Amino acid sequence: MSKIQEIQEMVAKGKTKVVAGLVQEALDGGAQPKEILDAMIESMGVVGDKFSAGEIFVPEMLISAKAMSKGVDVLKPLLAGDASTSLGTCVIGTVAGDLHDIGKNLVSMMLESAGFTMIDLGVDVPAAKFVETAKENKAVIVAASGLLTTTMPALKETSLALKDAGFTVIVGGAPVTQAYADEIKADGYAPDAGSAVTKAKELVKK
Ligand code: B1M
Repeated sequence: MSKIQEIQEMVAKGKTKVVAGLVQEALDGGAQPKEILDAMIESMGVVGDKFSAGEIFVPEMLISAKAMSKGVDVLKPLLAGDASTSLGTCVIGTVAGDLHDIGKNLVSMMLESAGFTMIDLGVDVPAAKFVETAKENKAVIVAASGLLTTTMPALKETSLALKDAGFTVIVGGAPVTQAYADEIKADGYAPDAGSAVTKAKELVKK
């Protein structure tokens, strides 16, 4: 079994104590940070499928998420770039009713490394909190993440409230599509953390 496969297996099994060490070993062995990150994301997909199939339950999903986060901590300094210019403040959060934060954290990390000053509101963030924080900090862009089909209405509420208040909005998360982003009047949509950076930079330049 390759080191990458071992990492995938340990993430899927939620072995929080070993993932960081394995990620470091993979890096030392020449693996690329992005390759390791993609492998861990794939592993979370497997975890989700097992959950859907009733083979595992919420506690197992949670512990896998924790294991992946340990691995991401090791990759963080390597994935983050070296931004020399400030692109302004970006407020980010996961919308109301939604506790998923791994994707949002990746997006936040990548935006920060691209030069945005990040204010991370965490998870389960009401629309009003996004608006209030964006106003207080004169945000140039607001990023909202949603992972559940049941929280897509909260994403809509957030996007519309922010647009009403005059802010530029970018949305994303597994169930979100460009069509949905258009429907909820968001300025931008990105399917992953890397493209969130491209889209956010494009929007603040307009
Ligand atoms: Co949840 N969960 N979960 N879960 N969970 C999913 C999302 C699910 C698809 C699993 C499944 O059934 N197959 C399913 C949603 C189904 C649906 O709505 N259609 C689901 C469910 C049902 C639930 C609960 C309702 C389960 C229950 O209680 N019965 C519950 C809801 C709790 C709540 O939020 N209120 C729940 C709970 C949890 C845990 C708390 C246990 C845990 C989250 C822990 C945490 O985040 N700290 C968890 C986990 C781990 C998952 C899966 C397995 C993995 C999510 C993840 O971190 N993926 C997930 C299955 C899956 O994703 N395949 C699942 C890795 C991460 C890097 O990807 O977040 O998609 P992702 O981010 C991507 C892109 O989406 C994008 O960039 C990232 C990659 O670069 N992106 C953005 C994300 N945000 C963006 C914002 C942007 C742009 C791009 O711009 C602003």
